[in-house]
Amino acid sequence: MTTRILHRLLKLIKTNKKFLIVSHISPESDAIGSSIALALGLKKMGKSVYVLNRDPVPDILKFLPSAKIVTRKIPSGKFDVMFIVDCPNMERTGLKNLRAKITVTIDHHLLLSQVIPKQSLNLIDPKASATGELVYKLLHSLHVTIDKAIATNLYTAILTDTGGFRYSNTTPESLKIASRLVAAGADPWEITKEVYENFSFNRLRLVSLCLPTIEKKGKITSITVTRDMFKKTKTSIEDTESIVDFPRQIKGSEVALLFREDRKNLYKISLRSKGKVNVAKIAKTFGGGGHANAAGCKLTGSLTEVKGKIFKAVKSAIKN
Ligand SMILES: [Mn+2]
Repeated sequence: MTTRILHRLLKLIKTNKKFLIVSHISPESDAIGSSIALALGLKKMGKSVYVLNRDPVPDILKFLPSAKIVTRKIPSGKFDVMFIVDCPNMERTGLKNLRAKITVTIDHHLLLSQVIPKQSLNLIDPKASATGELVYKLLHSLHVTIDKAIATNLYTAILTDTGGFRYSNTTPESLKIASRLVAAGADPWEITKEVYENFSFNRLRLVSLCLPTIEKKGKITSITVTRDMFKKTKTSIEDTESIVDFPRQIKGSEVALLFREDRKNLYKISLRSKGKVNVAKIAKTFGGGGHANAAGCKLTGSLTEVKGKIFKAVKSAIKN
């Protein structure tokens, strides 16, 4: 992050009182953890903070300290500053009619649209492993003491966005910050148990139904989840988060795909690259977005049609 933007942001925070924090729809650890940590930090500075999300906090993240401050109730008043965290724009929040004098985006996704609204400040760093990393730096610059609650939220954010410190976004910087968060009270094993060793029995039953759909065509691997599978196992979208890891784990897989049936003839596609193919570019051509190694998009059509289109696009990306 540039020092100029950081200085403007520090001044903006110090001179204002009423803050609103929003994040993307279907929030995961980085969205929720960053929102809560930023809120707790601002509260420590005596600020009034409202944390809003269109969707509820996933059950698996309810262990996060102060998870209850995330509300779904649209506030009526006007705020001084609105923070949009872990997403590039207002559109991705699924929220409307929020009033604030100035908007600040804190994110690490690649900017899809070059339209930066007036009256806004953007702390965007695609090199950051997680938005949690940027929030850590911001709170540190504000001289906020990182306590156990803040540390637990930020550690969880960075842990999950780096796939448990395994993905290529695991950098000296992200490990250094994680180390400081552990020193400040985040407990790696307690958090790991909550995040990775806490799946419901039904979730594993869903996995057992998906596994037979695994395919491998050259360097492309895929797995499919249908609405019928959700119904049979009493599971939901939340339970599919790590299913794309299965095709990715296959030897020789360069791009792994998850086809998730959200509605009849509407599929959400998760794309994962092992590093050679920029899947954000592919997702973008279908109106989606994400990172070079993890992206997503939605397509309408039958499963055969959708798979055909995506496989074709990925195949040509691998060729080039
Ligand atoms: Mn993130």
